[in-house]
Amino acid sequence: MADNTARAVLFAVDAQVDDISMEDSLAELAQLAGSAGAEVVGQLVQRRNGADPHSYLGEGKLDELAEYIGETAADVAICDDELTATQLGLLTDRLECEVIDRTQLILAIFADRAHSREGKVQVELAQLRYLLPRLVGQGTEYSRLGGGIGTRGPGETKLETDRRHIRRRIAELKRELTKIRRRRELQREARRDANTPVVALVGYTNAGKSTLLNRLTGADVLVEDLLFATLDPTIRGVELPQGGTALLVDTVGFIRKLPHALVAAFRATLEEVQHADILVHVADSAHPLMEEQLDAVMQVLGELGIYDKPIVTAFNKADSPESAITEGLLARFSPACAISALTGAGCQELLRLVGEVLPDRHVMGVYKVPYPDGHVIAWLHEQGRVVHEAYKSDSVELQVELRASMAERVRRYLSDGTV
Ligand SMILES: Nc1nc2c(ncn2[C@@H]2O[C@H](COP(=O)(O)OP(=O)(O)OP(=O)(O)O)[C@@H](O)[C@H]2O)c(=O)[nH]1
Ligand SMILES: [Mg+2]
Repeated sequence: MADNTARAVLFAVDAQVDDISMEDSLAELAQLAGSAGAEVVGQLVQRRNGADPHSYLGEGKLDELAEYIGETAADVAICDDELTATQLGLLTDRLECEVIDRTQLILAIFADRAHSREGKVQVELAQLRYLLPRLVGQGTEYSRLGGGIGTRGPGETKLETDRRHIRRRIAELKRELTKIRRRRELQREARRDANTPVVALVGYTNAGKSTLLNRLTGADVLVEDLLFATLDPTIRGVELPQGGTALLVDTVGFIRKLPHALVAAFRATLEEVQHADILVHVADSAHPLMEEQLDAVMQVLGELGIYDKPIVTAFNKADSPESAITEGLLARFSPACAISALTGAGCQELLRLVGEVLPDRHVMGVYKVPYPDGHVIAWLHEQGRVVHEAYKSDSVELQVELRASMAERVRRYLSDGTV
């Protein structure tokens, strides 16, 4: 592994317009580089009123970067912003190493992690969509990008081919995705018929979504201290404290400036989130940028057109000494709770909140109503759909389909006589 670890230099223009500091932004970029298997050997930042439209960095700084790359013997220079075709072309000409941007880096990580057919198709589509506009006027120059981080993955063999070929491939992949989406649609319909509510785990990458799914359902989803460990949706059932089950969906994590090509390509996967009944937003309460991450997730949800789904916020990693959960925070994000997916603390409370927030769906249940509580029988007939009724010696047994919140009230009433 050590032999083929790429040595990376990070570079960025700091126009001081971003939501987070340059230092934090580069720390995340370094983490992404690490997740792609590269070792960061240096970084260079230019303070400037925006990037240069042609060369991204200013002239002098570009020379400095070229020199720095020589000194550090870097194999790859990684830009913290998405580069235009012009910028990428010029930088590639001037720097004696592979040049990739934040988007390509994220795409490369996705390419590494894609195991299912669905994941692979979506990553290749995203890579080609990124590549297509960057081929304009570039001729065959891309063939020089060989074997590095940016050219890894399913798109690799296509990088040298012309636009027409890429367009044809994009059309092919889209057709395949249409089939995948149709299959997912059928699966969703089957779930809808079974009347099981679906809860999607969303959150910033590395927040602990997969750990939580494993904790709650005994699933065996890969958990890693890496960005974008999970790509494919995993779905598992979980019992709710109020009764009934829900399906939990764990899927791809979000990040600041999630590449648009990726969001567009991952529609089939992200539709699981779009069609969920509610979302559990898992936040990493031990991360210094927790609030910015919360905002970034809400922003991506907005991009996906998800505005009005009920959200329960789970502030995870409460066990960590760095965890920064306050009463004020919980109140601001209510319904919310503190949890540790690692130790299990707070997880039952989370399920209780989920059960409370779940849109009032219908659940089938059997109720034994003692004769003195005869008014409950009338009430059940009024509020629900009674499918079976049997008169026993001391009670009436009714099988009723009822709204979940009503069902809970009836059970409470019948068990202790209070409402
Ligand atoms: N201390 C602590 N660490 C946790 C907790 N939950 C998860 N982690 C750690 O956080 C890291 C990321 O966990 P994952 O479950 O893979 O996170 P994820 O949200 O699924 O990440 P992606 O799939 O990459 O989006 C792992 O190293 C976990 O061990 C927790 O409650 N406490
Ligand atoms: Mg995961």
